[in-house]
Amino acid sequence: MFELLTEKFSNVVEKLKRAKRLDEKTIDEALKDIRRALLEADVNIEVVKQFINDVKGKLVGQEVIKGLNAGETVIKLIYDELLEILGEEAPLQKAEKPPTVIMLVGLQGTGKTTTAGKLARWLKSKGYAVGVVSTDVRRPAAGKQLCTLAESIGVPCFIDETEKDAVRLTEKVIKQAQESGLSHIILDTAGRLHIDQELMDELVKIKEKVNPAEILYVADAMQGQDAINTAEEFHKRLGLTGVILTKLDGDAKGGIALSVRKVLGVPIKFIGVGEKIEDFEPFHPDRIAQRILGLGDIQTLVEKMQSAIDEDKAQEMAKRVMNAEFTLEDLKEQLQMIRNLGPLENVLKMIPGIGSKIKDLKVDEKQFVRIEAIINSMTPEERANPHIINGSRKRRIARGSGTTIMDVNRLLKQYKEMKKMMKKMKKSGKMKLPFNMPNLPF
Ligand SMILES: Nc1nc2c(ncn2[C@@H]2O[C@H](COP(=O)(O)OP(=O)(O)O)[C@@H](O)[C@H]2O)c(=O)[nH]1
Ligand SMILES: [Mg+2]
Repeated sequence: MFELLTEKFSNVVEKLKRAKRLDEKTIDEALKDIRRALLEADVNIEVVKQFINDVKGKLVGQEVIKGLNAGETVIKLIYDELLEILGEEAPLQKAEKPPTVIMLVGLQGTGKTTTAGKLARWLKSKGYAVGVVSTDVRRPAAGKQLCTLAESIGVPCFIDETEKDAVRLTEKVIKQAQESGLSHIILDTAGRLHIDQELMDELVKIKEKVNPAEILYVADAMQGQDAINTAEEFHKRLGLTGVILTKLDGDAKGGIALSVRKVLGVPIKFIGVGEKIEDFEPFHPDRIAQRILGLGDIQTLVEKMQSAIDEDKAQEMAKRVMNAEFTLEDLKEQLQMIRNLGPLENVLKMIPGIGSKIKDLKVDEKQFVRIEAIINSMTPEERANPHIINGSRKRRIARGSGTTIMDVNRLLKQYKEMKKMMKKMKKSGKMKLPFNMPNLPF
């Protein structure tokens, strides 16, 4: 996600960090690089202009911020401006009296049905009684796709294959859903390949009938500016309340994420980051800005870990990692936790200083099974003090874990390297930053 921007911005950040003075040349160069990066990432041209102008404006007469050096001051201003164009965090609106109806709209193939499932799962995890409804009367398969998803997460799905009028159908199923005492109802609407007046009229009628608390435009991030143009059409007719950006995991350049708020004037509420139902998160502008600047995304990482393990353990682990005091026992525990988080590549990309460096990283998950086996064959003392592992201990461990001495050596070496890296990160303060001040990368 945002690889291109992160890579380019990281370069700018590194250059600025090294700069001793805020001279004109340094700043001009940084702004030029940023301008190019934003345009390459397909950010709307007006938004790019405003971004550069605002940063320039803020720099006039800017004193170096206390505690920061010159370059860091500029980075801080860039960060503030990123937050500005990303907009504030915007939670889901609730209806005054339940059920809260959330209508998902957009062209065909952008991810509406998938997103209906994802959002239902997310709401359910927050303790809400949620149901889903398909208003697509033309394609029976559309309703089935939604119900299959709903079934997989234990959420009721309402369809009516005999009703061929979308507005009447919506009324009918909403009534059923109300009677079931649901707090939230998600409407998965029909899409078309292009803007289509008939569909628009239908959506407007549905809107009038059910008075949704949210009308969310589901935009495929890979479509770049086109998606924004289409969204504008939907906005004119329906009055959107927000956007859900899907497919940010693909090779989307991410420009749309930076353009939506300014161009449409509505917030991004959620992002879809994969095909699986759990690949979905609320949109956090501060984290995205940090991610783009290459400062990593420790918060998201910790949060994901928290949902996979209990909170205390996550805190403890984060502390140990940051203090570079983790043992082989910790390593084993972490590997198990990390494996619960999903594909390792995604997890690693969120770690500061690593994200921008690994582009096409593929992790061999089998390696982890082997590592775990090796650590399992060690005594507690060996796990806590790996330096006592001599030749004969290595032989025993290798035999016990069904590996070779070479494998054991490799693990010990990797462990040492990891510790070294953590010490370095601790010294440079890189890992500490997002923890101390969640809203500032410093
Ligand atoms: N990689 C990725 N694929 C997605 C995401 N959201 C949806 N898709 C895929 O996009 C395709 C179309 O999705 P669907 O929900 O049927 O779109 P709809 O026509 O708008 O209802 C499917 O293959 C989905 O698996 C996402 O966030 N990431
Ligand atoms: Mg669909």
